[in-house]
Amino acid sequence: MGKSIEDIKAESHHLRGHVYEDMFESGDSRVSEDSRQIMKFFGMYLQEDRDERHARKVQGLDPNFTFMVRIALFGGRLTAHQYLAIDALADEIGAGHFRLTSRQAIQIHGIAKDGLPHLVSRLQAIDTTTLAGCGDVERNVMCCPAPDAGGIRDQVAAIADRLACHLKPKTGAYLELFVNGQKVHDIQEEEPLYGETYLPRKFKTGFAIAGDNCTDVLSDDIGVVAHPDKHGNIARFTILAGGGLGHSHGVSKTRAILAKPLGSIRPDRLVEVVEAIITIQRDQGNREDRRFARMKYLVDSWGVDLFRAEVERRSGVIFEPAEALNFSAPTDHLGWHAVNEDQGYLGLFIPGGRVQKQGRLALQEIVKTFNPDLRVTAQQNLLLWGLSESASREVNEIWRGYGLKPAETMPPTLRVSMACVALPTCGLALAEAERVFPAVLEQVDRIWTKLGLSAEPLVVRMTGCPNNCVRSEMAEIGFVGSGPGKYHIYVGGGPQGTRLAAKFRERVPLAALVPTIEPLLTWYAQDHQRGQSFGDWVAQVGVESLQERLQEVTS
Ligand code: SRM
Ligand code: SF4
Repeated sequence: MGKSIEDIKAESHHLRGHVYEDMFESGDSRVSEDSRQIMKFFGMYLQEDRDERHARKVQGLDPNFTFMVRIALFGGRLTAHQYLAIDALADEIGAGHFRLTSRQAIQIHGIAKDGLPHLVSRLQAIDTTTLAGCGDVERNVMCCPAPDAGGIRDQVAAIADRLACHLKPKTGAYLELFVNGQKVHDIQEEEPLYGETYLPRKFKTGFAIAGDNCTDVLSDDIGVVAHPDKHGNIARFTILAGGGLGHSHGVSKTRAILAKPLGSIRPDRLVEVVEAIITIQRDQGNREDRRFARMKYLVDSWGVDLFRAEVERRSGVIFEPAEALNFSAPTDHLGWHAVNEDQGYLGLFIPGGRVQKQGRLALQEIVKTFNPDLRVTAQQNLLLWGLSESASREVNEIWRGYGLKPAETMPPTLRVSMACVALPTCGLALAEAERVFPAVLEQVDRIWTKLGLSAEPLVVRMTGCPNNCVRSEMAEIGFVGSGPGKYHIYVGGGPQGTRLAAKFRERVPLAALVPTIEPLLTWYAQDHQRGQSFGDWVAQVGVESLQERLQEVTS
């Protein structure tokens, strides 16, 4: 049996292990299993092209191994200069495209092992990093990407940024290895927060603003919701803990869980509280079985009261009662939004979050011409900030000129829905997602329009497996891959991201997905109350009752 990931971390001397030897002394296109695990902490994933797997095997060839790297961007923010440098890297060392992720990061796929040092040096030069893009540490910290010229959103973004820097691993291994090409033996450094074995599992923190949950913070290990005072500044933070969506088909005790409120705190106590929560997970989280190692299982088994008491003991901060969250309908931040008299932001819809071909050319021209700041949204789209209204019209013209659709012209359902990467790069995909989703969504939207509902958003999401990388089981309709060409259908998630969907049908073939949910959409159109979303209607009627009704009409 191979070494456990806990052993690999413990023996790695703060993420060094044998990465040097695997990177620079081996002619193999892969790295050893130990290095593969360690390099995840550097935001680097060893992958193979699964489309080519069979043909290569038949020809007696090894799999085509390359790396995917994830560039962590706090709150999805990057400058025009950084954007153009990343865009150039997609050609220099990647597969000619890159992807905006559901956690506001950027992934480049298809990088050969020997391209990694160049990549890290280039990113270092533009003050960005892949460090902690993955691994058992704090991941990309999310926050609402919409700017508001010094208002509560910008205040929260600044706090999220500081917190994200504070929580980065302190190891020098990343720069030693990939920038200096150095093997360091004598290590005099500490990981004050994470310790020698880091956390038991990945860890995620997200920020939202009362009323706007575009970041789906209830899916995070720690959710922080900012509440404004009467001047629009941050008055308090509600802290939620223990969210996480991934589970495994057939492993019954694994499940999606939403974060629960611990209470509210003053903004200046945030770091102590977050550190206390992380150290509880570090010290008490499950290190025996990675399937149960996320903090959600710890919070669940202790119960919120015990967990809160331990956070209070470690941080010295006593929680006040949680504030009401009052999130409203899904906010995609797309289209034009004036922020002050001179400036605003324009949200561009990026199909599948994949920036490629015409999209890349259009964005190169736009970014070079207008020099905006850019923000990746939690729905894999892009905001351009710092434009005048007339410039935003010019941007839309350029966008159209490359055959792309401005968000303002798109049906709301297409704008708010998303799919995960899945095949061909994701090693965990059981079924397709990104590549088949546009056709599925078009069908849903056609029915939605036929029912007279085209002005209403319907949140539809698809993932290639139950890891839920685009938070499908929080959607109003979630298609979750269960095997080749098959999906479980989930319905009834809250459009505000506050309720999980329930399983409606199992192992439905791709071609039958939309026909299976069509009766539900039709009954919703007939029965729902004014202003009631599809997800809320499903929750009111109950999934079992819908299953029975469907059984009656189909038998
Ligand atoms: Fe994810 C693993 C892609 C957001 C839950 N996720 C993966 C890997 C790295 C597959 C792997 O381990 O080999 C996928 C890489 C695919 C590829 O080829 O690019 C992958 N996850 C993604 C992204 C790119 C989806 C997207 O289409 O945008 C998102 C990148 C996030 C980022 O920028 O940091 C992404 N993943 C999520 C989310 C949503 C979120 O964080 O808001 C979740 C659900 C929330 C949660 O964590 O519970 C999520 N990904 C997982 C899991 C299940 C974790 C669990 O606790 O069970 C895995 C598998 C694992 O960790 O073992 C996973
Ligand atoms: Fe891969 Fe599954 Fe995540 Fe989709 S949900 S990217 S298939 S791990």
